[in-house]
Amino acid sequence: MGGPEEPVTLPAAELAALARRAGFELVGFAKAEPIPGAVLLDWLTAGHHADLDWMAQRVEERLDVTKLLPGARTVIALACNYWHSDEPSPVARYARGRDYHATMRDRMRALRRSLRAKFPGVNDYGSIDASPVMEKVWAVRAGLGTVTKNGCFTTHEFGSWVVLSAMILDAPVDAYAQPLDQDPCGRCRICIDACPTSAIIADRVIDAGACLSYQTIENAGAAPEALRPAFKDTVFGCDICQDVCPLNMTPVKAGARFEPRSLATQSVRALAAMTKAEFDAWVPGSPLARAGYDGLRRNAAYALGAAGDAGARTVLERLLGDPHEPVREAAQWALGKLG
Ligand code: B12
Ligand code: SF4
Ligand code: SF4
Repeated sequence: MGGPEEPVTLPAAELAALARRAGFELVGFAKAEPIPGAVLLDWLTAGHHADLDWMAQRVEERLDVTKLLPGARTVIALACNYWHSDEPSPVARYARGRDYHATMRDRMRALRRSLRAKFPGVNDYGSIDASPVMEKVWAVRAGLGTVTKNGCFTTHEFGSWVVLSAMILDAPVDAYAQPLDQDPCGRCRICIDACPTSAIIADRVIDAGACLSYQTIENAGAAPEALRPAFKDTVFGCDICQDVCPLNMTPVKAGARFEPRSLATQSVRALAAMTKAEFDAWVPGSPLARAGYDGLRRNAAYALGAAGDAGARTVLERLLGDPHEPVREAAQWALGKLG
């Protein structure tokens, strides 16, 4: 009697072709080996996850994908380019079009369908952002690029304008990538100096509580007063440490799924004055839904105050009577900044 049967070895080149056909621009393969604990635990112990409590949960799974898929052997790292244009917008680039989770989900489903048809009996676990999977680490291990000083995953082909996902398989493949043996940053520190809130506290380490991305998207309450002046021109997410990066100077235009929607072309003032009907027309199906109607108007009020936009007095005065306390408080603060 033998032990459990060794799973069949899959052809990496064929899997990569299936993934590209499903719509993923970059594909790579890494062995499903555990991630050294310090990568995550030091960050959590220092409290850099702010109140993202879910980051401190399911740590075992984050560090070992065999806890998510028994017998896991391979992680397919997948990336999609999302850059569209340099048009100024108060919305971060990744969020200007249709929600990227939906796009990645459709592409992952297509990949799973073709995988099951060709290689029946192989099990998988798909991660799109919200799963306890360290997607940047897997993208590095699969040789797709590097985590640069700004904490972003940066590729040769598309710069850091990519979103990531990962598919874990319980079968080996016949060729694994080597992580790239290079540090594209060298002695550059442009992003560290450009970050308006000093959130890049060390090489590749982001203090989420200080990051405008966290403050504009995840923080449902009031933003700390010291950070509000940095909200200038920013209502959802932040691209500053990517916009200034020399590795991002030759972006590639993404496909229609990432085409900016009308919400991305709104001014900060229009977003502060947004009615519920406008919100319902502009936001559902886009990543901005996460901040909600009140969160977006609160952010827009901070941004108007930070910019000292005297023409915004009327809209801010109207928000003083808003039923949502953080919106009222943000309007009060902003009016104080207008003098
Ligand atoms: C928590 C989180 C945040 C937090 C914290 C940011 C952070 N850097 O951790 C906040 C809310 C601030 C945030 C902001 C943003 N995020 Co975010 N976020 C995540 C999330 C959910 C988890 C990241 C995580 O595990 N952090 C914990 C730290 C400790 O791990 P880490 O970031 O991987 O960093 C360590 C390792 O990479 C390690 N490392 C580096 N190289 C190597 C190599 C090897 C082999 C090993 C073992 C380790 C290692 O060193 C780093 C420091 O310890 C991921 C989705 C996911 N499931 O992975 C998206 C994700 C990282 N975010 C993403 C995006 C798009 C953003 C924003 C650009 C959005 C925006 N425009 O506003 C900003 C960028 C801010 C920045 N400068 O990093 C993308 C990344 C895209 C990219 N090209 O990098 C992801 C992958 C979502 C996705 N599915 O596409 N995010
Ligand atoms: S996303 Fe903005 S706030 Fe966050 S680290 Fe980059 S520049 Fe700083
Ligand atoms: S701005 Fe410079 S230091 Fe920062 S990520 Fe880009 S190359 Fe690296």
